[in-house]
Amino acid sequence: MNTITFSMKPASSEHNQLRHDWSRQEILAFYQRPMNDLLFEAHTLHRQYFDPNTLQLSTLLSIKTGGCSEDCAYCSQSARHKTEVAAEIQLSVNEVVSMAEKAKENGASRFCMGAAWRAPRDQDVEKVIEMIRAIKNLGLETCATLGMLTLEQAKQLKKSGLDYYNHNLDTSAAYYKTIVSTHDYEDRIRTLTYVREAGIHLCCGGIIGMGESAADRAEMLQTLANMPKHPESVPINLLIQIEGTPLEVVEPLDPFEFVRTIAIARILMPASYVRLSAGRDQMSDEMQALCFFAGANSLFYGEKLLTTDNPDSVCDRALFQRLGLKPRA
Ligand code: SAM
Ligand code: DTB
Ligand code: SF4
Repeated sequence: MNTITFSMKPASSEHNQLRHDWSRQEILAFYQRPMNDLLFEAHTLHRQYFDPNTLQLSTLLSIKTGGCSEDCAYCSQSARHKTEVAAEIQLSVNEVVSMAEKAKENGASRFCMGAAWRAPRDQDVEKVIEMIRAIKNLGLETCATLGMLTLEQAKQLKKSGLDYYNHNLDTSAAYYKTIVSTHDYEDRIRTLTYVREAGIHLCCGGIIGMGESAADRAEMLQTLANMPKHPESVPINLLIQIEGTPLEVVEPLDPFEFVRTIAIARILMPASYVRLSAGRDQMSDEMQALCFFAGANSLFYGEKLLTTDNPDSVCDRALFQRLGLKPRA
């Protein structure tokens, strides 16, 4: 059994009551528990750490779309897959800031910028820094997901006011090799270490439904939960099966496995925001409500994710009202 280790400083005392020593067997046992017992435990913990009727809303924008050198099997933006995404579109600082203004008017509290880079060049980071400064001035929290960073780049992003960096483990270390061949798990871990070292909040999670086993799901959650400090935000994405990618034809997952993964993330990392991320457009309102009960308390809000559709904000607001959920200020 391989265990991932992090060369990071130990957890701060404020997090000492949280566990960082979960075993694979304990997590797999959660996957096998009766659903009602699992949901009850997750929801009880959720109430101890959070107002269960409040959601954190982030709006996502792709600032550089398509033409990526990497071969991630799920991704519409890899230059190696024949998808509908056109090669390389890059937005200007003004275009990005005006989208952030709209997101704020619409009720988002955080603006997340995504770029289809393996790793940004220093000149790319300079441009993103201009965007971060302008978006912070609007009073929004900022998040970026730009691929692999150097420690120096992470420090520069922190200095410019970046609040969160999103970099996902996506799956277990073993299964990652079957999903991506152009970079490896250790590359992902290195960037996570730099983000922490620079003092940026971490947004790190994965994708469920890529044909992985429950053991792979358990291993990914174990790696997240046993980090010296839990990621402040844990996005759980349901695979969007994109035409032209190798995962276009993967066997669809039992939706309860997805709900279980949300509940287990809540139990293992009770003080973190668990984000119901990609895949909401394919979910029923009832499935989303179950995910909120299981402990999801954050989501992407706005008509688009990076290249795919997300539920319309009018529909989302109607759903929040029906469920008595309020956006976090
Ligand atoms: N290039 C950067 C990287 O790979 O970290 C940032 C952008 S990448 C598209 C951000 C994340 O989006 C991925 O790590 C993955 O978790 C998620 N994602 C991409 N395509 C997806 C899909 N088809 N279904 C679900 N999640 C997806
Ligand atoms: C994350 O975990 N999910 C978001 C965000 N972080 C960058 C991205 C979802 C992308 C879904 C597929 C697409 O729109 O291309
Ligand atoms: Fe590129 Fe990121 Fe997509 Fe992988 S997930 S192909 S690195 S944009």
